[in-house]
Amino acid sequence: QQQRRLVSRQRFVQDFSQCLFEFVVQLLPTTEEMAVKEDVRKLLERLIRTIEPDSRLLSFGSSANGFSLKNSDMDLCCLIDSGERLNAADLVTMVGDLLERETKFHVKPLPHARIPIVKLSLDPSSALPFGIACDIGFENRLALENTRLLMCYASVDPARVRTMVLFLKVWSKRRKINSPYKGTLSSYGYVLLVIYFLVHVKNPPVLPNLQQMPPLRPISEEESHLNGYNIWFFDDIELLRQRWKSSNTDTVAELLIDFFKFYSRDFAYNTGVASIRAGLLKKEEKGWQTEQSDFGTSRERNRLCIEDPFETNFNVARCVTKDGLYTIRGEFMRASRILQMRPDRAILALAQLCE
Ligand code: 3AT
Ligand code: MG
Repeated sequence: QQQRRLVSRQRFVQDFSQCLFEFVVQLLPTTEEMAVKEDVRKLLERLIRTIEPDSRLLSFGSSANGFSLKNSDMDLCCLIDSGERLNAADLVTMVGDLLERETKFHVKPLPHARIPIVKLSLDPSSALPFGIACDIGFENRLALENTRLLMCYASVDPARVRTMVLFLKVWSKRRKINSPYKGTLSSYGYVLLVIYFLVHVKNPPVLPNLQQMPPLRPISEEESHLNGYNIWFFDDIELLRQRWKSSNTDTVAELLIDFFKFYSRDFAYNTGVASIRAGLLKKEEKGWQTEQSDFGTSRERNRLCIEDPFETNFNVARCVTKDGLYTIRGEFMRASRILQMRPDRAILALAQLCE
């Protein structure tokens, strides 16, 4: 009987991996969608250059890191190469006015946000059935670098890493646990949880730690630092592909099952900080103990701690509230349970997961 059970588990895992690949492929943006987005980027860049001639508008976030889904928003960052420049808040106001005048976008400047941005959106039309949503930030070079880091991780083992991440993004959106404004976790946070799991939890690891690999040549302080943060990581993808062979042969289904199990019950939520740079850290050593507040849960910080790979004093999950974390863990447990029951048909498990 044990033999039979083993065979049936192996079959489930195989089928489930296949289902995941097929599911994820149909969620990828079409080439047409990507072309439209690129046109929008160029148009916005041209307009912004009328007030800042030395500026460039670059994509970051999912449209640039290999983790984008159909109709995902565009994150754009404006870099200004000339010496003199206005502060981000003033730029947001000026660019907001300009785009309001010159385009059909709905424009919402947020000059006083932690990271000042202009929010743009376009209503759905026949050419763009889902419209477009886009955020433009300024001089946010750290975001460009963390985008590049995630892109490198995705390229080391695209079949497993991209499939896991894309699935989790869809899953977290369908299960409504992907809203930092409502106390749950951003997509960026989920991606870091996946990388942490593949670098530091799985043994043998699926991914190398790109921030701790020895550089090929000596790197000066100036090259490796930005705004006082160490942003160096091993980014020679060609070389990595040749040199890094993980001895972990788990299928994507096995990894996902273990991921849900780990974050349902094994991760030290109360005391631990997930750091893709340094492994498991303690909240205490970072001064990130949970802050209780007199105002209920609204001002709570540090329930869930995920260290930003470069801005190491920044908790990417700081918006996650007590209720939010309870819901997220509940969802990890639900997913774990569904996959544990190993229904006969993998496709049904997948459908149930994303219900
Ligand atoms: P979606 O497809 O939009 O759901 P995404 O991959 O674009 O996912 P986010 O929208 O969460 O991810 O984030 C876009 C980028 O913004 C990713 C990262 O470069 C930056 N970013 C987002 N949240 C944070 C954060 N809390 N700390 C630092 N950088 C962040
Ligand atoms: Mg985004």
